[in-house]
Amino acid sequence: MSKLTYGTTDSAEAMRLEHEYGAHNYHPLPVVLAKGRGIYLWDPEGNRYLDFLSAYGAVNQGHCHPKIVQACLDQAKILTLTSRAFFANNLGVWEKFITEFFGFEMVLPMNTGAEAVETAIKLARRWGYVKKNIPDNQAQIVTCAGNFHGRTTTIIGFSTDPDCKAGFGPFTPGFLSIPYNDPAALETLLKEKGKTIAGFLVEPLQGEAGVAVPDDGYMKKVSEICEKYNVLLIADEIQSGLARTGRMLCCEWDDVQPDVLILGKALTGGIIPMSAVLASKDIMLTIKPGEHGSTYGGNPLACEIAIAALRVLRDEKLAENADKMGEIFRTGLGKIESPLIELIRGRGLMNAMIIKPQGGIEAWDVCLALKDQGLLAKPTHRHIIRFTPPCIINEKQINESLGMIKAAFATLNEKIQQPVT
Ligand code: IF1
Repeated sequence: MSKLTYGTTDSAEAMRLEHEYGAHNYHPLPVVLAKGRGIYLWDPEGNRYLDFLSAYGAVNQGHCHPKIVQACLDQAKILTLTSRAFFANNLGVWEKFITEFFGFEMVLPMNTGAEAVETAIKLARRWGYVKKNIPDNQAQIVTCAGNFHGRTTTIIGFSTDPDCKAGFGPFTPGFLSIPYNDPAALETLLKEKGKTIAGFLVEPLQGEAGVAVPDDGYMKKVSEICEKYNVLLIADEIQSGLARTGRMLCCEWDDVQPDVLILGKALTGGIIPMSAVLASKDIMLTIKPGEHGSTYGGNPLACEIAIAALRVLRDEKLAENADKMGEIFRTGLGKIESPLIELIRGRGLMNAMIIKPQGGIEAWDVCLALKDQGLLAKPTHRHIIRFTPPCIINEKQINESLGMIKAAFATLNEKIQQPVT
């Protein structure tokens, strides 16, 4: 047993237990985390890491933000769950707060991102039947190639990634697919089938696709096309929202207000799951009592935490900070020399490095080398590394991270330059 700084389980034992008793539905980097604070994480042995994943964008406010933790502790002693069978004294307070915060009339709370996406799909279908007079059971939703919206059976049905869906069919009908970043494809489809199309579900910046940044004005164009054909624009900002891309919402880059906005992840700063769907009264009130919900949706604990988490984003100007730090980070990355680096792209603090695999080195190996330097990032596919540090990161820490990335590539460059024997 190695000497422990945090907890009672050392890294080797923690990994062994997960492997033995937990489903093998993930392939984690071999690092065990026992403590987090701000942009830093520590393993049980006390080694410190810079977190450049932020739990896939759920801890934009940093790990264990004191104000969010305090809200959690305070509310946990008073009331945590009522179910929606009764009113709770702070649900309406949160609803007023979040709708005003994002400029919508109404909100529907759920827990995970996938549940909120499911909610938005049900809402769009219902709106399609009630308000657009789509004939029964014919409503369709348009989705994009390369999308990631969650892991439920309906959602994976319209994924274009075989890893997500193969062997899990049959799938829910009623979804159409077009290429991402292609407004003309949307217009062609809506012109042809618009009468039965209820919504267009899109990520303003695709995450899982490897931080696919669309052309400037993409969201503006698709919002105009949706309006023209009376189709709801449904923006999944679960990952791109809440300061991540250098704006509170990624849609702001194109000055677009979607008809339906989906939020999750950083809504509670990583403390408990909470997701939300925002829309106008005209859309939201098409769902009636008893037709949708969730036991934990909008629970008093989540509401209190979410108000604190949104206040931190606003009061600490985290969107502005992500914008500035992102610029510095991408400029710094651009100066790192390695034949392994093909491209750097991103917006704000949602960035990716495209790796050109060679000499037996893939994105995974780069992430292992980064871990050895003390920086945690995760590959997506075999050739992309996502860099998404908490949005509270400062310039000194950005420079610290660039030093680590540079050092990792120095060791990798040596490896690939060794002659093959
Ligand atoms: C995992 C990706 C990130 C999302 C968008 C909905 C959801 C997600 C735009 C569902 C979730 C996660 C889940 C995470 C991996 C991750 C991810 F690589 F798969 F694409 F972040 F980049 N819409 N994204 O990004 O939200 O139900 O998970 O709360 O471990 O699978 P959820």
